[in-house]
Amino acid sequence: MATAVSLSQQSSCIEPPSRPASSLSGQISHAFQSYQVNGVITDEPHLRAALSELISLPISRSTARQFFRQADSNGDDYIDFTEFRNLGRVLAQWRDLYMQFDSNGDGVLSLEEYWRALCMFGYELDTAFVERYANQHSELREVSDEGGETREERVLGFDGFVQSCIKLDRLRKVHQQYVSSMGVSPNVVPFEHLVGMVHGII
Ligand SMILES: [Ca+2]
Ligand SMILES: [Ca+2]
Repeated sequence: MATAVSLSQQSSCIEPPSRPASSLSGQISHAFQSYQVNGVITDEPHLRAALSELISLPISRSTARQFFRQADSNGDDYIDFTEFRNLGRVLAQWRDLYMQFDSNGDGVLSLEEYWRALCMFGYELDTAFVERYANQHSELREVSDEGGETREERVLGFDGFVQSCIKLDRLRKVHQQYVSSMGVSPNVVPFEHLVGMVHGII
């Protein structure tokens, strides 16, 4: 049975990409300089643009809003360079994980690739449940198979991947606290049941 670990713990266990640290630092500085005003990023649209430039992937407004709140560690409603650098490093890890799980390199995660990612994070969820959960965060895209034929398939983009993993991690902590406080086995209230209730998919 796989050991449950948090996303942050799992991230540190996975082989980092070959990108030199100095390169990432330079990219973080460049992205910040492009969108800062008087030494700070003032709002979510500017943060969204800076982050999209940094990781070369689109980020939704809701994800930018979430990251803005999380990054603003001193609570002054601005993102200074230190806050942006810390966020940029975390987001680069997310991007690298996403690319690692995109095993066929087509730029999106199929449901199978997503399911494997969740397994790597220590979740033990059946594929049917993952498909229902993924539908909350996936989108229809036209993909090409090896023979060049195109078809529509539900896939997770970077944004959906990050959002879904953050929610699952939060729910896992809630689940652990719940079963711990009740003094019962996790099997009494399965994790999938909790996720299903929250997302209305069971
Ligand atoms: Ca701040
Ligand atoms: Ca893929």
